[in-house]
Amino acid sequence: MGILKKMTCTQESTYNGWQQFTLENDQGMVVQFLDYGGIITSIQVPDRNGKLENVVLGFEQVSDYSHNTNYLGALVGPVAGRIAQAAFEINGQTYSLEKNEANHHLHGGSNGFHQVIWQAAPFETAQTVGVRLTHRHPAGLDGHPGNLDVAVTYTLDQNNAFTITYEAVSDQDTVVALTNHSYFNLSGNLQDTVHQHQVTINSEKFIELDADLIPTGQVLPVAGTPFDFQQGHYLADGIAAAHEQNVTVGNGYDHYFLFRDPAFQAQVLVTEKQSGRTMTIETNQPGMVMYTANALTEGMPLAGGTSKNYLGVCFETQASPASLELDTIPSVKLAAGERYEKKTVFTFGNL
Ligand code: G6D
Repeated sequence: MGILKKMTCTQESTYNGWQQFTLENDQGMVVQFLDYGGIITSIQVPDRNGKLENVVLGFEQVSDYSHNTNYLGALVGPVAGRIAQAAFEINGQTYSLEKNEANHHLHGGSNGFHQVIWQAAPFETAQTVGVRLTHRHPAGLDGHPGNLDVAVTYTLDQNNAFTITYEAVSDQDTVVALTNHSYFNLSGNLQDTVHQHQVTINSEKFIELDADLIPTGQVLPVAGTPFDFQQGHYLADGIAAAHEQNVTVGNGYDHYFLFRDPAFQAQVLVTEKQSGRTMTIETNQPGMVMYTANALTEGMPLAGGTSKNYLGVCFETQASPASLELDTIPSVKLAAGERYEKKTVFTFGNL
């Protein structure tokens, strides 16, 4: 077998000394990200004619990531999603966090992983290139118990698969739910909104939300609703739906879907007919938030266009902080010394 060795990982200094890494494989697929927030700034993959275009939302100017209130491309933690009333209980003790969205805690608050500078160590193997990002979230920083050591690895292979592995360990019982907040748009270079993205999800249940986007405590069956993606349908169907849950989140989706079986496997398929692009998501996470950018800040200068609602869709594979109130779903709790090991693979192809 010939050794394919055009794969490269290059590094350059950008705004504020942030390092930007560029992974490239033999097919020309490119993934770019920053050590700041582990932010994925661009993913270029071929359409059905082999034309490489960017399929994630990213700012035109790198400096704009210093005020990334929509979490474009960011690595999110220690707990992605909303912690109701910004407090949780472990072993009978209550821990209080910053209230950065109404009375709630969203996406790790101001000490969140989306705005720390990660230690970055590039590596290569015979068939992959990647970068391992590490960070210590120290005890006492923001109300979380324990020192949390985190490693997130971004790896590109020769089959247009981009893998994110998440590892964490804490010296005290704590809560962890890591994810990536890339907004995908397979039309390429923002040619279209995501209405015509067809999505299939291995999920029979989703979590109901209240007007604050906080779980009500109800886990609802998808059957017979716009939340049933088991046979695949267009995002447009839910964006336009009169279903109370679509309307509650601003017309669309911002919901946690529980996967039928959480073992590592393909859980999500996304296709976009115009470009011919497809994306398969394999993961060992127990579910994901699908967010159709119903409340994306409008008018931001992005690479390839200007932001507006529904310009991207996030597939935030993770455990849900709703588990802090609901013991029937997989938990975000991590025991002292226990190893958190999660993996999500985004593989790009063509119809
Ligand atoms: C998340 O679920 C949330 C959204 O509600 C939020 O607006 C976004 O991140 C920035 O996916």
